[in-house]
Amino acid sequence: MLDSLRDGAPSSAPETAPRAIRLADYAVPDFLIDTVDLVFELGETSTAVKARLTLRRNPASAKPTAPLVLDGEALKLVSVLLDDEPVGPNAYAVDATSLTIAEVPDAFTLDIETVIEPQNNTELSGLYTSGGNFCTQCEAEGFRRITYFLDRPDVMARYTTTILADRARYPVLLSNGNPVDAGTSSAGRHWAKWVDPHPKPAYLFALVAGDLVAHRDSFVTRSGRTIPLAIWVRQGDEDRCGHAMTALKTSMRWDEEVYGFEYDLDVFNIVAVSDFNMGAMENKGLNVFNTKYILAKPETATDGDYQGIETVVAHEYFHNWTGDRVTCRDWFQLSLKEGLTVFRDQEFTADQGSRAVKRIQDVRGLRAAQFREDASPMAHPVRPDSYIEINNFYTATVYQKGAEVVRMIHTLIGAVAFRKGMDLYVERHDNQAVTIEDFVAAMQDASGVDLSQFKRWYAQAGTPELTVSEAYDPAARSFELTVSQATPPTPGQPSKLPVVIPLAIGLLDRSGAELPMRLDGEAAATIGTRVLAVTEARQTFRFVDVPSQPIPSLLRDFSAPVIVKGQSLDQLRFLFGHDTDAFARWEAGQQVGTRVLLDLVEVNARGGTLALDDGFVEGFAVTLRKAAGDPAFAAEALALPGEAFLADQMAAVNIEGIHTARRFARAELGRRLRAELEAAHHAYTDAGPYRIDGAAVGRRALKNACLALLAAALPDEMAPRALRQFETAGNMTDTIAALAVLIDLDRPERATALAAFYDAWQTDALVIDKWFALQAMSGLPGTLDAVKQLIRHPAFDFKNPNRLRALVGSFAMANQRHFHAADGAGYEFLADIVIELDGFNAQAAARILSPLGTWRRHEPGRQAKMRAALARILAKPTLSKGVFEIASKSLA
Ligand code: B3K
Ligand code: ZN
Repeated sequence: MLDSLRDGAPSSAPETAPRAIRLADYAVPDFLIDTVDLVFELGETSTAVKARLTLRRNPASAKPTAPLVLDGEALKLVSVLLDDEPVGPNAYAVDATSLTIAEVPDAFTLDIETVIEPQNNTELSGLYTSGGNFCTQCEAEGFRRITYFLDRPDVMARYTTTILADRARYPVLLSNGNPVDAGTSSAGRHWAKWVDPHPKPAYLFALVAGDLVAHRDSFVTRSGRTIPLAIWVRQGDEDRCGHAMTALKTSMRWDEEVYGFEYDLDVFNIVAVSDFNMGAMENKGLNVFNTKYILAKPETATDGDYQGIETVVAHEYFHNWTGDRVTCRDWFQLSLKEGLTVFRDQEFTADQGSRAVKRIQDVRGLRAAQFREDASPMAHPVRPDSYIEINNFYTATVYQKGAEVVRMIHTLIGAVAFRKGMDLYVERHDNQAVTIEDFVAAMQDASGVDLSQFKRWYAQAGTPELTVSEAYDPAARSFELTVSQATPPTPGQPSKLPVVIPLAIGLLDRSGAELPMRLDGEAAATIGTRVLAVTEARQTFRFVDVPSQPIPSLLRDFSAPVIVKGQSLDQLRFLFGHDTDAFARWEAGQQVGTRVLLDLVEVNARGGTLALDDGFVEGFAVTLRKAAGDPAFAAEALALPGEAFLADQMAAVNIEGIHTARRFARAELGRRLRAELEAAHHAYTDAGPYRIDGAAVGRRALKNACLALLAAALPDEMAPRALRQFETAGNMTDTIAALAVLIDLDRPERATALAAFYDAWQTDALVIDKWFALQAMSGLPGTLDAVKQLIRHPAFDFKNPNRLRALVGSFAMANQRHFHAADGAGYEFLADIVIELDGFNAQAAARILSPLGTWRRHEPGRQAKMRAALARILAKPTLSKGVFEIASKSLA
């Protein structure tokens, strides 16, 4: 028996440096588990878990006499029976992470009873309580905090779950699969039994018990089965589930139509909880969500929130086939399910509205998170080779770059072959735990395209850089495009090999018309976008029959996750005005904006006088004038590159310089285009009821972008106008847009609006998160002090991950200027938070500390202060392995 419960302590406080797990060491499990029968006796201080497992030796194991070693953590073992006989105290051993039985037969049953304390589980991993209700989070390694088990994804079993609980407190009892039986028992208690017919790994197990109400609907599958759907929320939130339900039904239809994937259980349940470490979880038949990705009504949720809900609901639903039916052999293969499922949710969203705008938003996110990660000490391949704490690898690289890699396969082999590949993948691997190789093999076999070199994308970290040069020969009417690729070194990978890069291009003439493209040796020309396969370190593509000097439009639709260098400012300006590919047009505009802003940073650093390039202002004006055709696109095109993105482009980051340059540019645009911005602000303000369709969202985005630029130029005039919008807005998008303007203005309207907002929404957690986040993102002096004050605010709750992310996460990740204050106070603050947080929620602590890892790119003063903050974290005597991993790798 364990002497003490370890809940509340980080998952494994290491005395010595924790051990890295390596992909190269993978071995099949020595035992398999066929069935799991679980009985939960939920209580107010502790919960008893009885597990009956049927096990057998794995015929594929190389160790036919291996002992049985089950994973366990923060468990109190009550009893263990083997084939219904108690196992004597000398026949098994228990330590902080395992239960070992030395001698076991080839096939047997095991009955294990454990006691856990969900009410004290602050790690939010395993079984815990949120708002008085029970819920679980088992990915990646939370099931071992419920019972002793082979907690690895290649052990797939069939589960039966019985839940017993107080009937009044927990009227709703849910688990995976289908409900088969229920009843009442003694003393006001009741029970429910669920059977999941599909074998699954333990990380997909889920249980929910609570006082919840359902928003119900149903879905008729393509084979005609009616599936009852329910979204379970706390009383009072039922009227905020409509958007999530619509997203669910639309996703279910889309997956049938696009992939032929039909839902495979009799019911589908979603539960929303307010204490959750991430966005949501795809447990089989019982998805558990952060309330942030379910609850929405126009008065409380912004357009961005609505979009997030659609994406996450779709994503989790799509996991039913890519993740649940076909799962990962080991956690190194995480991108097998995550990259593929992100690709699927991206395509789903693109099909619902504007494909170009969706692509722009995804690329912006990829650069902000993944490119930055690739340039950081935490850089790792889409399939990492090793990890210390797997929860640290739910990263932008595994998710977003993983999705880009799948997208490139789609581009290279084409949509029809891709669909065949998916069919083959599922046909070969249904109900199996497989590897990324298996996925690529299915794509290769279905398409006949050799993907062996392509696979380097999964193994090499770092963002490839393409440098292009061009030569037009008017006499020969030929155009040569030379493309060189290089991937910078990353930790553990000093040199890289060339990867396969699908480079989508077009050639434009001076009027902006597409030129026909014929490569030397080809019989006929094509018009419009075509994809060149760049496979070598340096390669020249020779086009013939080119009537005039073309302007190449490169990396259309962002056909590969790479950086393109070598285009002239003139070309980019031209492409911004003329490219037929909307994504490429936006991209050219961003590159022009980046160069203009970085020039300003330089001028400022030299002590020169700042002046905004006339051509840039004119380009802006043209975009505004043409906005009516696609306001959402215009809003994207009018957004200047952000401070963090600009920092990423500088070898040595100049924090104050970037802030000054960007503020100057925004004020100049507001001043010089005042009339146009005023007109647009007016023209795109909709009267009438709130609508959430793409057009209405685009109009709001554009209108609010205009207001923000005007306020940057004319704070005194615009503050009352922003306050008016704040006071009269009929939806949260416009309210927040107005408050976001005021938050950066040192004007009395700021305090008025903040107080009114708090008063109006103080009982609504998700809305109050926005109140915390905006204050943490303010550019005004004194923001760090304000954040420290807010930590003492009665509504601040360290234990709630949403609130923590809203205040501390926003400050550290979205307030470059104040987090990177030259005196190092921002770093000190974050280190204090991490050290405290690690004591009760190690996953949250590890996540929030990553901004300290960028120290190499700052000037020596900041470098020293960031390193000191990391060193102080590492010096904490009991550190979780997750925080240890990020802090030590960041310092290395
Ligand atoms: N698979 C989960 C993420 C689990 C994170 C564990 N630390 C949600 C998702 O990607 O769909
Ligand atoms: Zn996922």
